[in-house]
Amino acid sequence: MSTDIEKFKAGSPMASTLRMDRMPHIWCPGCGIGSEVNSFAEAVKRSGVDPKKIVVVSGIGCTGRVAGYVNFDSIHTTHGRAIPVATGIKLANPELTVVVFSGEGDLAGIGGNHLIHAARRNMDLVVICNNNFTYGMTGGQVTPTTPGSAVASTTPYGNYEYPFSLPLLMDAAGATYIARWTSLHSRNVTQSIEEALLRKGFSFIEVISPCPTLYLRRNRLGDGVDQLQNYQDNSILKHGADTRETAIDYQGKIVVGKFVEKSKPTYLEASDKCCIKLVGDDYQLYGKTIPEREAEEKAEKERIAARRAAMQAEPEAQEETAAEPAKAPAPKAAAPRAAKTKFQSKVMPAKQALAGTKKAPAKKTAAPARKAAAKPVKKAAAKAPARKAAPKAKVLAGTKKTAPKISAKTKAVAKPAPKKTRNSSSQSR
Ligand SMILES: Cc1ncc(C[n+]2csc(CCOP(=O)(O)OP(=O)(O)O)c2C)c(N)n1
Ligand code: SF4
Ligand SMILES: [Mg+2]
Repeated sequence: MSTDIEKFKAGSPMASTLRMDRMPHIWCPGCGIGSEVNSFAEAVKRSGVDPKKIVVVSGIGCTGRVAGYVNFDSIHTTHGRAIPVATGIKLANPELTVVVFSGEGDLAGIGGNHLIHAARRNMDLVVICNNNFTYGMTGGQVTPTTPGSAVASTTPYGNYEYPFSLPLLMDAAGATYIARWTSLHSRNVTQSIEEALLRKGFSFIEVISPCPTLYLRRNRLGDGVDQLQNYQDNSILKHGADTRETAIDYQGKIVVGKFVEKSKPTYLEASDKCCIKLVGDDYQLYGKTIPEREAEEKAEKERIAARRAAMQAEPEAQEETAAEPAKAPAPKAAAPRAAKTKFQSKVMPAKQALAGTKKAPAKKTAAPARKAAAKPVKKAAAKAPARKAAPKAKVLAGTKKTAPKISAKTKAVAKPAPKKTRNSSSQSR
């Protein structure tokens, strides 16, 4: 007999990029990491980069578990050491696209020194930083980004440290691509990752994301959906913003956008230049001269462009086939987009908000489902002023309450997960 999970695995459009045999994942309901992983998987597909040439490196933490769910070569390193391991991989095989996916504690806390030096060197890496303002895996301690006055297990009377603004830190250190989004902005996250995969140099993408189990619950901020509402209400889109103006106060405004995009020689390019000066044009790296490597790079770029073109053509073909058996439902008339809810993003067009389903036959049934999901959102938003104590029952039942609000697809994954989550996490601390 086929279970919901099995159906999900079989039908998932992410089956080629995620390891379906590892589902259900360990993340709590309402956690932002899952949607980031989806954005990443989608970005890889769209980028046209050869999946065989992608390596994902994670450190330790809830976010560090990403390495185990992606269908690429991946490595789950020790706490704080994702960047040095990624750097080593890139230097050993410059043809690889190396992605670091980790938490803010891992990257900016214990791994902070590695992070700033990789940025300073313009090391050719894509760094995706899930910033949930807490050490999720180890029980909710204060991190280098926890906003002032927020309660953590180590700051029970409120945080009195000065937090980092990661975009400012990365800018000062020399990163050549810096973007920040929240996990509500899944389309923008996808786009930034896609851009980062296709460029050279150190790219840093911060995704502010809810940790309902530790950060939200301890601060009486409701559940994951309440926090998405907060992102909706408080995100300010400002591409090119001065990174000195990107600090985040407790439940305050969150400046999002692409802040920095500039070009300068990468670490390897600078090292090539130096070696050519010393050795002359005969200089070789791993048995290849620079012109040989450039020719290979050009050929790879052409293959990527061809895959991208094929990818862009694919959805149209799929839509055409899907439309045929579904002549009757008249999709346009039947689409009073539920995106009229408060969730409609100021940043994204309505149809992009919260991963809408595209297929025509789903519209008739999907619309009421979305409507039903939208109601509690409004309710929750009205009920949840920042910092005000959430009713005890709601706080305790936080993870359970999240379930009806998430999409059917996510639900299928999340449903059996909660119990397993904390136990299995502890194995890799
Ligand atoms: C050397 C070392 N110190 C401490 C730990 C314990 N530890 C494991 S994960 C973690 C925090 C992870 O926080 P973050 O990177 O923000 O990830 P999240 O769980 O929030 O996704 C800590 C302190 C460890 N595993 N190794
Ligand atoms: S503890 Fe927090 S960060 Fe970890 S999986 Fe649960 S919600 Fe996500
Ligand atoms: Mg964290």
